Amino acid sequence: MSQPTFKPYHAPSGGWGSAFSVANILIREKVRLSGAALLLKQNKPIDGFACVSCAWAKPHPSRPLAFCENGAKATAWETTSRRCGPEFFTRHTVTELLNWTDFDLEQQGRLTRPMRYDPASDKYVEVSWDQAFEEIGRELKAMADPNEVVFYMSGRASLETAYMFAILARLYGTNNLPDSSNMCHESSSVALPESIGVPVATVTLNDLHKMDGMLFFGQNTGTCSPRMLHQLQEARERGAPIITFNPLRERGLERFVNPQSPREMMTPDETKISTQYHQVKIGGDIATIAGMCKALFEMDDAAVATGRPRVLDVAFIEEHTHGFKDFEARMRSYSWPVLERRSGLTRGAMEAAAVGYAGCERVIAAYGMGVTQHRYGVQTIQMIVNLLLMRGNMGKEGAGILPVRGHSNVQGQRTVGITEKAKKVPADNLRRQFGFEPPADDGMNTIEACEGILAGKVKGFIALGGNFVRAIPDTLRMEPAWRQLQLSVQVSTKLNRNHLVTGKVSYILPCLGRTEIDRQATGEQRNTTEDSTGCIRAWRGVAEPAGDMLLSEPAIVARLAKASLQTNAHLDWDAWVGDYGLVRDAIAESYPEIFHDFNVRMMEPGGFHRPLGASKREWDTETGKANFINPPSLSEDPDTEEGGHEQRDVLQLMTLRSNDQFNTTVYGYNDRFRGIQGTRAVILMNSNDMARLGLAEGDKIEAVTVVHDGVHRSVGPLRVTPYNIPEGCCAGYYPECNALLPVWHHAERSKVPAAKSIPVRLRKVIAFTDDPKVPIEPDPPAGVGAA
Ligand SMILES: Nc1nc2c(c(=O)[nH]1)N[C@H]1C(S)=C(S)[C@@H](COP(=O)(O)OP(=O)(O)OC[C@H]3O[C@@H](n4cnc5c(=O)[nH]c(N)nc54)[C@H](O)[C@@H]3O)O[C@H]1N2
Ligand SMILES: Nc1nc2c(c(=O)[nH]1)N[C@H]1C(S)=C(S)[C@@H](COP(=O)(O)OP(=O)(O)OC[C@H]3O[C@@H](n4cnc5c(=O)[nH]c(N)nc54)[C@H](O)[C@@H]3O)O[C@H]1N2
Ligand SMILES: [Mo]
Repeated sequence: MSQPTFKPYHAPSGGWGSAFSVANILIREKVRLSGAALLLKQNKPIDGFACVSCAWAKPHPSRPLAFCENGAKATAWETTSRRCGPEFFTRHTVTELLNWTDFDLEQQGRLTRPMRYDPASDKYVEVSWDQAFEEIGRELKAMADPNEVVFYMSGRASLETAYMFAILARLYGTNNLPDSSNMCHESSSVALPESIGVPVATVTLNDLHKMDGMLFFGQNTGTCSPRMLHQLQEARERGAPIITFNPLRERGLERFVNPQSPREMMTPDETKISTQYHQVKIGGDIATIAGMCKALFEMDDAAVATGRPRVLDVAFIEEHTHGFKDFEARMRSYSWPVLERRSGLTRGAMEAAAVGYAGCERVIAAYGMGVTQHRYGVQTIQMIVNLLLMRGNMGKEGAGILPVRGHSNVQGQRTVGITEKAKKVPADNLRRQFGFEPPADDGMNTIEACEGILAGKVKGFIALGGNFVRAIPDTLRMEPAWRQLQLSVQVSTKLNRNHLVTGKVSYILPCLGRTEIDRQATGEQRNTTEDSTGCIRAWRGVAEPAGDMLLSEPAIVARLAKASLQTNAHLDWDAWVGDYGLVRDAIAESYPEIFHDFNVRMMEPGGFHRPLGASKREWDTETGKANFINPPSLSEDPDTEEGGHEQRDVLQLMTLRSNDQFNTTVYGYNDRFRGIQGTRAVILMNSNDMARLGLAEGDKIEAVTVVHDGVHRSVGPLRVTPYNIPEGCCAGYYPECNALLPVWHHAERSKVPAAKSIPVRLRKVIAFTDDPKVPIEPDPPAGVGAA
């Protein structure tokens, strides 16, 4: 095993590092040449396929090479020529595979056959599709109460699949329809409707071209939505300032070289992305924004006193907002020393950010998991909106709010019915369309599903995508509880840990990926997605399927429905599968405002946008106005309030993605931009904290969660690595650190796990243990990491 290395990476994001990394994975995954040519079809609408990585908007007309480093990795991962067929499963018991790393599991390649877990041999055994659906249908019919079953979806499947899956669950009788969004941007779905009456971004790519300034909170663009760097680069070339708030100096937000520009690749040209970079402490955003608001009020006072133009957009505030007076009083009441302590920034830094913001007329505020995954994630988002409203940056060209969504269709799935909230279901339309009474009670979201599994109330779990047991909190408590499930069905493309944590009856159902040609009775099918900017477009797979037994996701949903539901005179599942256009007609009938004439409009080359009142200054809120909403506290975690458990040896841990992973899919062990090579078993620390806690670089520690619910949670050994991170904060990788995150440690109201602020204590590990909870120090596979 080669030694892991840690040295700062000096190159910009993009550039040659990115080009090498793409080449490497294409070679490692033995992507056929036609597969490499496939990248030319990536993000090309109508007759190309939507990237399977992030949800960032695709420009129209598209660029000749419309993919990024991580999009190419995701495509290579799906179009790999490796196969994980029945012979693999005859060679390995599930107990043996439980010791494999996430990397090694997915590295086996595409799943090709339906498999059933056989407890007697402790192996997965091939079954026919007919057998699989027959038994799953029987199990579903045998459940005492439909609410004992959870229908989970990870945000990749198309609008057509999502709609069908939601209809299946509701006809079955439950609103238990959580999705990955519950661990992700659900904080936005709760915060934004209260503030401005829409659940999603109010901006389109056109606004990004027109903005003259940007605020950027807690999102790692260079790794998680790299194509967005093109718009940021263009903004910088127009002279628009970008003001960034992030505890880490993420390379993509510092400097960028467009790997698709020969000029930039051959010369030392690079674009400086952030004009101000504020290393706020973890959970310090509410205080930071409050400081900026206070500074804006003080600047406005000075403008009034000297007769200069106002800093506040007084006309907008009067005509369009509610709650301003209370908000003003609250912001003015905060004292600078408290704001400094809570944010980790100086007064000067917060004032500089306010001055930079006030210097722009059209500002977009973007944010990601660094905001949503906190106890007060909802309230932080509402503070960001408050800041925008003060200067009228909502509902005008070049301005607005931009939650940067994760999965490529996670936003769209919510739009077409994947929701546990009964009031979001168009019950009248469903009643008319399908002649049934949709369930009236709210179902379970992800956290409630976890609690239900722990309590033994959930008996069946149908997962369409995702690696649920690995992505959720408290993984070590959840795994034994999962084993008590009567039924666990995983519709997947690759082997992952959830397949190995079995229920009493467990199935792996392999499906087509989005890059693949989907042939049905009426010919090759298109499918549709909605991106981060509410743009809905049609796509088509172009690669030959990874196996001749694979079924499409709509086909699997239809067969699950036929096996488990009574026949419905209004609904012909086979016709839907034969022609996805019929599913789109049904979507248009359920959601006419967004999807009228769906089959026609999806063929427009730039797609179409869902209507969003807030972008036209129409406020669908209780007050009929855009609302200023005061935060409950200055901290993003109520437990870290003064007087709380803020002892000097407790650090706040954030759990992060590396540049070499897509969620729980680990592509490799290098986090190039952060200078970490060959390992994921690290904890990134401030050197002052290291000195204070008596730790040296390379020491092995175990991290222990500091909570008082009587459960011992620890992960280790992790290698202490000095890093540029604020004092009192530390960082480790997700999903390895998920065992540290208690199920109940989640955002208030949205219930998004607070994965960015876990209170931990570090204990030096003297000897290595073989404890299975300890992540195995990974052996980097040959050939990976050479770039
Ligand atoms: N290559 C790649 N692309 C992806 C994914 C992937 O795993 N790999 N995942 C996809 C998915 S599902 C999602 S949701 C998105 C996730 O994309 P991101 O939203 O970028 O999520 P993270 O990688 O978790 O990074 C969170 C960022 O927030 C910062 N942060 C942490 N705590 C705080 C805080 O308290 N305040 C502030 N201001 N910042 C903070 C961290 O330093 C980090 O830069 O990416 C999507 N795209
Ligand atoms: N500690 C911590 N935990 C977190 C986060 C964090 O930042 N920190 N982030 C959270 C977030 S934002 C998210 S979105 C979740 C996501 O976490 P995951 O559940 O990991 O999400 P996916 O990437 O959807 O899941 C990967 C699996 O999906 C399957 N798959 C891939 N493509 C397809 C397909 O086309 N169809 C089907 N049916 N299956 C497919 C593959 O088998 C693969 O193993 O993790 C959450 N968990
Ligand atoms: Mo996500």
